[in-house]
Amino acid sequence: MKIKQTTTSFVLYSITLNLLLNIVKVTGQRILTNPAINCEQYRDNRGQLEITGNDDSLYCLHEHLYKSALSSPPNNAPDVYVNELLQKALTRCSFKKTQSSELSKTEKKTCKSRKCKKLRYHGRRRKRFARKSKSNRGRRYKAEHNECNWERKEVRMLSRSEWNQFTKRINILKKPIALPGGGSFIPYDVISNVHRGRRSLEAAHRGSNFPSWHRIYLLVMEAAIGIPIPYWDHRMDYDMDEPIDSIVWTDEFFGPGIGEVKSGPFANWTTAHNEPLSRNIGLTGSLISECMVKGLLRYKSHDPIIYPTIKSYSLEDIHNGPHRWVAGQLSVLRKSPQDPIFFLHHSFVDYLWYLFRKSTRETGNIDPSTDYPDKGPASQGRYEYMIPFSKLRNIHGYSDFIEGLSSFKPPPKCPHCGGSDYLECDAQISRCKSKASKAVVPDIQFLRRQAMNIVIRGTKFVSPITDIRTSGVALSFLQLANNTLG
Ligand SMILES: [Cu+2]
Repeated sequence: MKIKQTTTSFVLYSITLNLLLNIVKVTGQRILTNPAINCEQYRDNRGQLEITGNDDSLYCLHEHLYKSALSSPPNNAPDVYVNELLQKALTRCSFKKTQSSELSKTEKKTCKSRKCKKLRYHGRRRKRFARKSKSNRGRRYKAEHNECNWERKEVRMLSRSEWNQFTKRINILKKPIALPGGGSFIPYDVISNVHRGRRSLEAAHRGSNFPSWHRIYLLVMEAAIGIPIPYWDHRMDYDMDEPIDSIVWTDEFFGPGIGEVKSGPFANWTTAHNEPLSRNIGLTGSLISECMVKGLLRYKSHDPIIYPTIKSYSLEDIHNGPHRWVAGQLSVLRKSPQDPIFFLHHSFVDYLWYLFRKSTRETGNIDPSTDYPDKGPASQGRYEYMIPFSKLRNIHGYSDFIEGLSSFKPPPKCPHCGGSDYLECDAQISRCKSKASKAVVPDIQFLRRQAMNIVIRGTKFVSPITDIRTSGVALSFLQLANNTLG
């Protein structure tokens, strides 16, 4: 009898151990289940969980949002969760208003309470520093106090600690968080899956909603990591003799550009489609060049830059090029956000749209916030709800309010190139370009052959622009330039 009992316990023990090992094998990562974290400490004055400098706060926020999404209608947790993140982004600016309106009229007049004195002190400090906004002190104050307008910078202009903070937070999102009834969820994958469903893809591409939908998507990711997303200005790579040698394809930035990503900040990632993260840069497509940007900024209303266009390449066409150029997951429509480069690339596309809107305001009689062309599928109609960001209608994505949530630090200029260790001035064209990687790639042909064997299935972005250097396509540079300026 005793022997039988021991055998049964042993079998049960082996099964449990095996199951546990399998979970670890499938997710490839440790599931975050830290009951010791006291999430209450990360609540702000309004009682909402906020991301602070502490990494645990990131875990607390996502665990809380997803858990509440699971228990709230309409029974579609990922959508509810993503919309809650969006709500966080949209209310960035309302915090201070709410604070001052909390005071009663007499309280404001006499200002004797501690709360009022504190608010008045900070109000005056803000004004004083706003006046001196060009001074370093002013900028530092702004950064320290997390103003609602978040400044996005070129990735090579970030300090090392800023870049490390960005990649660290993205990696925290990539860790599974345990759910109460068993199972787990990976915040990064839930967010990347927003760009996966047929209805969302249709509402976001090939039409007027392309720039607005992706602007909202960036805000969602920013709310998820609590800091601005840097932008990757492709022009600085395009201008190199050999863009595949750019410093961005080293472990200091995006990790390797050819084959499975086995080193760098996103090393050994497994995507939501259970594939290894991979790339194959510089084989087809094109990065965005200065010439393309100039071609885009010639126009003074949205219609000629929104797909489809008769005379020129649309903003979407231009944006497709780098998706193909990087290849791997980034080249497949529904998998593209699985590579974090997606967000840096789109941050740049968003910057181009910001420049375009600025120039229409300055030189045309067009108000970009209402200039919504009637193009694309029915779901991209001006007043249709933005799928799946159901709090908004498509036209809201064109609003100045949404645009005002972010700002862009312009890319640096010659001769000093912002003092970046990763940029240099090309005196011939008077533009800053990326420094080349000093790493010697042992056998690029071997790596290429290996990378060619990695097949990432799915509908690919169509790039009408091909850089002459990518695959020897018989298209002269002059032709390329002419087409761009169309
Ligand atoms: Cu997209």
